[in-house]
Amino acid sequence: MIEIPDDHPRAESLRIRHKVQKGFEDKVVATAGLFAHGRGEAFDYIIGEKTCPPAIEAIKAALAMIKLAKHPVFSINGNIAALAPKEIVEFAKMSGMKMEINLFYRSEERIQAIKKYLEEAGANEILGTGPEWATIPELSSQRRLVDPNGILKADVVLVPLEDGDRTEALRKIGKVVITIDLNPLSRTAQWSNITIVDNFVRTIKLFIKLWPEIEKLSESKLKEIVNSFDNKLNLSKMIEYSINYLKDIAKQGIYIEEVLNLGYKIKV
Ligand code: PTJ
Repeated sequence: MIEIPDDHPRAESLRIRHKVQKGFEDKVVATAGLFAHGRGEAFDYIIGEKTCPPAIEAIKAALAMIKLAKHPVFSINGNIAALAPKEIVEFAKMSGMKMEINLFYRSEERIQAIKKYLEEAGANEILGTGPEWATIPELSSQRRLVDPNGILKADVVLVPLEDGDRTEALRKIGKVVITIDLNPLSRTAQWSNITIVDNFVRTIKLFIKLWPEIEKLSESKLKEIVNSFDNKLNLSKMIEYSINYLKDIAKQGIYIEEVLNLGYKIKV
């Protein structure tokens, strides 16, 4: 893979893309995961590739929900394992979440490849690797196979970069679902209890940063944060944020370097 020069205006984005590409070569990421990543990049552009204020609100509600949970489970797919394995393991350890591999494009080869990535990142216990399986009957995709000690008995499930079917099925069997999805219009975003419209790479770092602050709050304060969070309203705020962001660019004839911090000027 080619080396990305530090002074490349899109260096960070390209480095992240290369992680997905490497994950694909290592059988961690599914072919469709490459398309999913490209879609995510496009949605990230229209929020300025930054974590927006409504997403911070959703992150705090998510952390409060995880802290209040009895059996919180972090569901791992190929994309997130490739994007931030160290951060996933670090957050799971600090928050006490169990990690479970659960794939849409399921194969034993991919499960083992993802397990290896997580173990190399320091994971000790990884669920969703068999030999025992339970089934979510409401779901017909491969994702119906879950670990009896993980998603099956979880009260709260964190499912970043999802396909909508599972979120809907998990809600129907009474689970609280938290997702991280750059597309506020996706079925997952609409079906989840808490949707964080942000890039997984940024959110997982904020999870780690904000957890100590959330962890020390009283139960009543945590409940207050969760109860005052309205997912539909938060999604509306995110959509409005994108609209205003794009309107500002259009209205002011803003310079591209002001938007993306490039070193040259092109009048739009
Ligand atoms: O590893 P598997 O087999 O479980 O498959 C995983 C994928 C992601 C391929 C599968 O779940 C899938 O097909 O998902 P979708 O339906 O393409 O949805 C992925 C969603 O994640 C889309 O709405 C993207 O915009 C969004 N997305 C992509 N990259 C990121 C993201 N959201 C947050 N952070 C990202 N880095």
